[in-house]
Amino acid sequence: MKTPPLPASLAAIALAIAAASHAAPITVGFSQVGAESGWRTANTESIKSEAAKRGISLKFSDAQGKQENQIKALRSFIAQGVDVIAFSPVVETGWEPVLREIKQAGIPVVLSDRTVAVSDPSLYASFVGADFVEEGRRAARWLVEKTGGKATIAELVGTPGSAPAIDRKKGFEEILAGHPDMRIVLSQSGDFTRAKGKEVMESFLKSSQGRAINVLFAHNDDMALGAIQAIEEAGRQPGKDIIIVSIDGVHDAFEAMVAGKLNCTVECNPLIGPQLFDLAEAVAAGKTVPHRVPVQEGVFDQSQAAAALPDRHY
Ligand code: GYE
Repeated sequence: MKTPPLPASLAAIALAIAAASHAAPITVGFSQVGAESGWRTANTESIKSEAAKRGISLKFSDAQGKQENQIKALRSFIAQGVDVIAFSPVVETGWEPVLREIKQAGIPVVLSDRTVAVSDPSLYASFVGADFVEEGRRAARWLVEKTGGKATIAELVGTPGSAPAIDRKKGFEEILAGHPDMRIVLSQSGDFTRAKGKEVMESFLKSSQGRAINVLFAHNDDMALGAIQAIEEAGRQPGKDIIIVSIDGVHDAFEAMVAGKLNCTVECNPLIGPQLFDLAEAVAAGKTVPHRVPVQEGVFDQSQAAAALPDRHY
């Protein structure tokens, strides 16, 4: 028997379905570091809202600061057959095996915010994030100006082994190398959290060098904000007795600057959702993208804080 031709209306529907499935929204698996800081909260919000805006199906997984949780999440994204895998690696090393599995599955990878240390650059398509070494240099350059090149510095380091902790320290020390009267006398990780920043600062202040510290460099604002509490509780004035410079530029840091307790923050913009999904959509469509995409950043001190505060969205 001959099959009758499709009625015109049905043919139109079939065509529409074909077109829709061609332009079907992509599925992206994203593994986030955790919720350790104000920066991270803003970053998560930027990623979730941008995915929703574009109709991207986002499989979001929170690793709670643990690399093994991230590796599990990445493997589950492979099993689910997502179009693109994106993640912000907690630490830099230990990714090669899982990245090879992803490559074998033919899924493109976009790194967000933090990078990985791998010998084969083809293990990921692109990395969108800030230049953390430059942020460290900016913090140090500001300090050189502020202190005239003389400082006894305590340093609150970020999560050990993470790209921002490694690179911010590197950039900061690079500038200090040209200033022999600026010395880091105490340095310890506060894991990028307020609670740890406070705890470590308390121990710094109680140590034998505690009295001598007149500068604090914190790898992020949250640790600086925790340290401010510790300094106040120890009866010293943050922002005056101890000059404080940190990195991120979150809303609470601007408030602390307006209150005179924090002296300077170097911006690290967390709103990278739009750039991340531009890249994800491009790689899903098979387009070639730059291997490194920088995020825009600035430096703000107390004199600019009040004017900038109303525009701070994180
Ligand atoms: O500075 C810190 C967060 O990777 C740039 O991680 C990010 C850092 C940020 O916890 O606050």
